[in-house]
Amino acid sequence: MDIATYLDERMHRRFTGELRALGFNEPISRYEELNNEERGEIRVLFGWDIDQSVVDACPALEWIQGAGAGVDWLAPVRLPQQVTVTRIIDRFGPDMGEFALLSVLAWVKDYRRIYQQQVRKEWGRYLVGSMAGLTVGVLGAGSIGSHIASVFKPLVREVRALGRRRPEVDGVRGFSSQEWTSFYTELDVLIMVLPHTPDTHRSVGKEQFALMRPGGFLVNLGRGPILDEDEFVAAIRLGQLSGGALDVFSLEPLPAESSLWELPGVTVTPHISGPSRADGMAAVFLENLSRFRAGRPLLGVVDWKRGY
Ligand code: OXD
Repeated sequence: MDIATYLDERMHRRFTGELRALGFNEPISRYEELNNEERGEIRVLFGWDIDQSVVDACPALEWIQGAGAGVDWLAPVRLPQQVTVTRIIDRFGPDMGEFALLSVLAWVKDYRRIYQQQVRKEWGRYLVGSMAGLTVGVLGAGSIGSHIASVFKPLVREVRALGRRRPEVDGVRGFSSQEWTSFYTELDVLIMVLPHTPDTHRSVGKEQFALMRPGGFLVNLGRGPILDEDEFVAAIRLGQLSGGALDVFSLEPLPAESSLWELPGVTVTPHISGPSRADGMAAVFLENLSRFRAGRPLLGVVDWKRGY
């Protein structure tokens, strides 16, 4: 048994079902169901939240294919030198673009008010806002960020993107990380899709909010710890930001006592903006497996110096 998953039973069934649908019929076990001897034979592990005890139990391990875009859960794990890690790339842009658009439209059109009025059976006409005059900044310029930028481009006045190097996307104003002050200046909407690394940790807080246009909106779909959540709470309470849509948090699940649940204008969702769909995961895994077996470069190899 040289291929195993580290997934819960339901995801394992879906994933292996999709592999079969794609014509792959080799046996793949769940790590949890293997004994120590069998774990010792695993060369390829597919999954998520793999920890040190799992890596230590698999001395023959050569490749981990992460089941999502982020691999920050592996950062604390000491990996033997022979283990390559890949993450899923080029799959999440469409879902996350829809989620970002939903979040911004709900804010612009004040959809909370619509729901509340309907519950009260209240016919309350109001002047509905429009996205047309907005400046939207996307923090993160990989495949997800570029897709989100392209979703907003036809709908708003200006789209900006900030990457480590200045992104070059048609019709989008690109900024390098050194140019961050210009990126934030007068932004109406900030959409965060950065990976979590030591460089991005708590990199969005009061300095950035102070540069944005008063009453702006923040969407975090990347990783919770990139946002300074205390400073975000303060910015909402002061009216410096008028709302936000948070899908990721420093602590997940978000504890019931967190003040984020009840902040005015803030929507809390349970880390669902970029679902790891079984069909997409299976297709990426099979492509990389054929590369792995042929000794060709894998797609989405993590560069641990960069952190993703
Ligand atoms: C991912 C995620 O990393 O869903 O794919 O957060």
